[in-house]
Amino acid sequence: MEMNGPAKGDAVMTRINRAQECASREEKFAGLRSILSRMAETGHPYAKRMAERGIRPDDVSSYEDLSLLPTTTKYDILNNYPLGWLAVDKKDVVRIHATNGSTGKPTLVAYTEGDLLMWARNMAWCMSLAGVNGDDIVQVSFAYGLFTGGFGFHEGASLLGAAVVPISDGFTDRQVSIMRDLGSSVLACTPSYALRLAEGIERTCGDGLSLRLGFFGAESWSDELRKSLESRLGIKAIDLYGLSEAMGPGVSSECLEQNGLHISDDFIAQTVDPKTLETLEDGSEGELVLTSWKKQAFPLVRYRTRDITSLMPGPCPCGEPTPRMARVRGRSDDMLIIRGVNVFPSQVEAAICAVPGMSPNFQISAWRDSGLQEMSIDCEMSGERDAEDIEAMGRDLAHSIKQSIGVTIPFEILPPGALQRTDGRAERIIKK
Ligand code: DLL
Repeated sequence: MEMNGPAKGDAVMTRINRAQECASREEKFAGLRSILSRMAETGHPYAKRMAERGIRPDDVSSYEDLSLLPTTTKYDILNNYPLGWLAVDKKDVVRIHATNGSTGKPTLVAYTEGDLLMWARNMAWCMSLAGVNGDDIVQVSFAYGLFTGGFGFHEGASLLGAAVVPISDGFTDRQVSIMRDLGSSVLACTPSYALRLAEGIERTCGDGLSLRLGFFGAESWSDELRKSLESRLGIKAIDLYGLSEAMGPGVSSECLEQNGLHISDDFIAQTVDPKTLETLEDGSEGELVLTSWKKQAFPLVRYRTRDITSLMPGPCPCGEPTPRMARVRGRSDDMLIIRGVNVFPSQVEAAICAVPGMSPNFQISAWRDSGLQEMSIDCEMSGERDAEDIEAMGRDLAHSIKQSIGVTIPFEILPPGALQRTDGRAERIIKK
């Protein structure tokens, strides 16, 4: 049909353009300088910080120059709530999304029409890296609303000409029957909701599904959970990363090699030492700092994501020339230091998934005892077991935790289904 033609063609072009030519350094830095200049002209709060350091937009023309620019954080946006971070005229804003902080006000993010198009193209590109095309039926089980997950996948899949099922999250049994009745071939949701869907599918007779790919993100998840989801759902499970401040999902995503996430050419990624802010070499783990040379409404300049990852050296065998980042290990604010050892929830997940008979659901309690950080884990078995089995699983789990994390952590194994499930992100750490 004529109406569908250009949309499908457009996305395919995006993929082809990206594979053949990334923007030149000159083009990227000209884009960034033009954003910085507009911020200076309009008295944007970031421009004031640049001026305090004596840096002018024209000083930034190479990757090395980037470190001249001050970093920004979530608090810069929050302190300018609601829309003080805006760098365009309010009348040019066509969409507003938000992400919830752990306390207080949400972080609001605004988009121009051009920003929305950039986001949709990035999402189409990410999904096409794993082979999504116009024949797919994409079940979007991320929440629609202020959260960016639902709309991000919706627009990207639409641009690819796929059929979108905008079901949002929740109502697991209905999700499963629609998935089966429509023959959904691609699922997009949080990994913890995918787990819940897998439980729903197993409860309501597992066959008759046409799923081939799952796109999971919005929270960190381990390779062990990936293996479990791949075998339980009969899919390839693709890791897709993003954050609202950068637009939403679509900053980076895996290709079918599943060896690192390709970073969209619209962003310049650096990793820094979170304490000194020194820029790290490729391959060294640190905090991801992102700059967009395109985003207009809410500029993203040297934004500290708090996400711990490394940039991967060398080209990907898939041929896509964009740089890659390793899977995010966790957020620096979710890292617990137990007797000197850094512990991320994704490591706990990996240790649990490695023990046969355990379900990947778990919750960490964290507290301080005489100033020292302590933690314990509540986890679940996947099905009813007798006392002897549970004892053996306990021994295996203690070994697995010590082996993969390096410290002994107390845990309790609960009956199947004992822990609360969520439709979106799982709350992995309860701080007491
Ligand atoms: O979570 C956007 C998103 C939606 C990404 C759907 C992927 C899929 P925020 O609500 O702003 O935006 O949360 C962003 O979530 O800084 C990471 O800590 C975490 N995160 C997102 N994707 C991944 C991932 C969306 N693939 C925060 N792996 C980020 C690990 C992730 N953590």
